[in-house]
Amino acid sequence: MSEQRLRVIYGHLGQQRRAPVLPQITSSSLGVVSKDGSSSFQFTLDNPRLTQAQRAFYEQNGFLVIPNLVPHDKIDRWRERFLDLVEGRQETGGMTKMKDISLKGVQGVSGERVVNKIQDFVWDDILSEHCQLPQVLDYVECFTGPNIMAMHTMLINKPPDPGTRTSRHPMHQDLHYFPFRPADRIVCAWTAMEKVNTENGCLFVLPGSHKGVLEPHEYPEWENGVNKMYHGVRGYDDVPKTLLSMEKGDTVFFHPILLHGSGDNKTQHFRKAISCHYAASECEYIDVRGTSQENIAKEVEEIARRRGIDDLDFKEVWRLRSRLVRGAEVNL
Ligand SMILES: O=C(O)CCC(=O)C(=O)O
Repeated sequence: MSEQRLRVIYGHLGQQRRAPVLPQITSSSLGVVSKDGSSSFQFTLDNPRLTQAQRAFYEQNGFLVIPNLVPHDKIDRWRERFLDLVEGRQETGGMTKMKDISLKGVQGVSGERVVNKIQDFVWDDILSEHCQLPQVLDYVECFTGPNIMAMHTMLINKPPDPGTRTSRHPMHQDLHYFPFRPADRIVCAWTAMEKVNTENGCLFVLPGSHKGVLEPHEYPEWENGVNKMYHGVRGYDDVPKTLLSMEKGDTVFFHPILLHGSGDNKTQHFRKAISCHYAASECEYIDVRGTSQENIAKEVEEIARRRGIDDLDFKEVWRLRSRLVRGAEVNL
């Protein structure tokens, strides 16, 4: 595939994608539970960054909030960049802008009201600062090990809900979207760009659900529709959830099988967060044909086709949106 064609969807490919491969790294460095049974940890790796209490909490619950991890001046810079991109003052290049369903067909509203998400900014000089931040990567290492790929970057802009309840994000597991494994060496870092709480639609999680399995996902049957790609797991609407109220700069790290979502934004302000899913570079791509992930794979491949690229499969899309951010490239 020519660089020209790839640029149609990921416009920053003219840059060097990867550091050179270092051959001495092997998949044994994935570091799952040791064979002699001496370690009872499955979801975290030996790393002095986490206290024993933090490690035990993540093992038990599948998430961990680190207060005030990300500097506020950086967050303000990312907010400005987001606004420049959505208001058309700067070029988006290969980044993707997602539109909010509640405004389908409505004219004359601001870019900030229309765009609920910008994603794939691993090569954007300003927004990619988040996924490369040493403070964040030092924690990510506790879950992935030293070789870290930034796989999925998003700035999520939850608009004030117009009464349709479409600002909700249904309960889901992020692994549904990923054709790489093992799941235990994948982690999301989600940073609040302002105070988030039940009023403006903070994250909610089902603690301990990361010990379960990947469940089938589909679009929820919501009265007023649902945003594109917001697949969900049925049957969790009425279960009690843990709400993660967070301050600006707080960052939650969570496992890709953890069931989570976010609530309605009942305020008149936008709620912003910036996130990155990381994976150990030792992870490997899998074939999702014949699995519950086939529906999302087809949807992603269809979008690539609509953008004029016929032969880009699900794995290739992920290869293109990823970037080595620490250590060495191994498999991904
Ligand atoms: O930021 C949010 O509202 C939810 C984000 C989320 O769960 C996701 O994108 O997977």
